[in-house]
Order: sequence, then structure tokens, then C-alpha cells
Amino acid sequence: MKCCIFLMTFGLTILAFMPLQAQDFALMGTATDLKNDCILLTPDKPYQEGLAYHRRKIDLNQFFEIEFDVYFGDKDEGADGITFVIHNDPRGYGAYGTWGECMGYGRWRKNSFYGDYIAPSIAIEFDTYQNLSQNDPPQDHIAYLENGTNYHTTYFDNNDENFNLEDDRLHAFRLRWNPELHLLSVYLDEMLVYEGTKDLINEIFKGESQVIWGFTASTGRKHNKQYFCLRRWAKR
Ligand SMILES: [Ca+2]
Ligand SMILES: [Ca+2]
Repeated sequence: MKCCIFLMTFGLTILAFMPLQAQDFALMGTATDLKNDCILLTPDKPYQEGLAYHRRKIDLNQFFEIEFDVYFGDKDEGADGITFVIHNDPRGYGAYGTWGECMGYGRWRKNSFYGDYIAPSIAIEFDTYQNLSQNDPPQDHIAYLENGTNYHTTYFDNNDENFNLEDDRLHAFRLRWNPELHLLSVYLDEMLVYEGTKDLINEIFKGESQVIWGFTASTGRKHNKQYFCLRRWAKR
């Protein structure tokens, strides 16, 4: 496989490491290559929206593990956050969601389908601002989302009512998909922040296994600088 730079054993699994390069991401909106293996999603300004999709789709029939460093800004009162999205939206690499609390992924209301949203899709949101219409708690949190709505009933906040992602630091993000178990696992700073089981190919993507992946982010009246940096993409 010409794409792979080296191999390692992972339990009984041979993992192939795919090179990650900033120029392999298709950028939209305010997303910008920072030329240091990091891609800016939003500058620290109001009403911004940026998306970055990797040009090579992932195959949900195969195991993969993706790692990035993610930066959410330096103002605890800032907004709005970042999502990692996997989608098969008919708009393909042109798919985007609504700005502000929707983080470039979802729509304003769960049961009202006006405005832009990415679907079919799943996403992990790193939400840095409370929006009651999306059922957000006051503190920053992480949640699993589906089909272009940011509304969620469960979330991770490390059982900390002061949980804050906008601490002017890079945070290690890792997402792993196990196709045999239909198991999606997400870690932030080595903490398991989401784990769930679902047949994504059939229950979300209507039988399609080749899907687009990347990041979305936006700001509203409140804002923060938000970006991600390349680390590792491993496949089996
Ligand atoms: Ca915060
Ligand atoms: Ca929010």
C-alpha cells in the first residue's frame, strides 16, 4: 500500500499509518491552512464558520483511529465550539451546517428542518457555549450527534460543573471505529468522553460505507480562535 509510511502491531492487529497533510483537506468558509500542520477553522471574530474535509473518504467496513490536537480558544466565555463529522450528505465536499450554536454542523431546532445542516451524518461536538435550544448544560461539554442536529440529551463534562475547554491549550482528540463491534470510541486528553455501538453503515448511511470526514466550527456573537493540528491516521 503506497500510502502507508510504516506498520506497527496493535494487539493482534497490524495498523497502517496514513500520512496526514494539510493540503489534503478541502477547506470552506473561514478555514485556512496555517502552514504549521494546523488548520484554522475560525478566527477570533463574531459570526465565522469554517470547515475542513479530508479529500480521501474513510471506509466504515475497516478499522480506523484518527488523532488530532484541537484548540478551542482562550476565553471561557467565548463560543461556539468544534465538531468532528462523518457524513454522506448529497452535497459531498460542499456540505455545511448553520453558524453560531450549530457549529457549522447542525440546524437551529431539532424538529425544524429549515436552514443548513449536514445529513446523513454523525458528529462529536466539543461545545463551549450554553444554548438552551440545544439542551446544553452551562459548562463546556462533549456530545454525540446525529443527522444534523446539535440537540442532545447526554453529554460528557468529566462530572465538573466548571469543565472548560477554552483554556488556551491544545487538547488531544482520538476517535476509533471498530467495524466488527460497531463500536465508536472518542477520547479527549486520554479520557473516554464517548462510547457507543451502532451499525453506522446501515442505520445512518443507508448502506454506504465510503464517507467524508473532517471538522466544522463556527462562532456567533461570542467567539474564539479555533483550530486543529495533524497527528495520526491509522488503518488496519
Ligand atoms: Ca468554556
Ligand atoms: Ca452550544
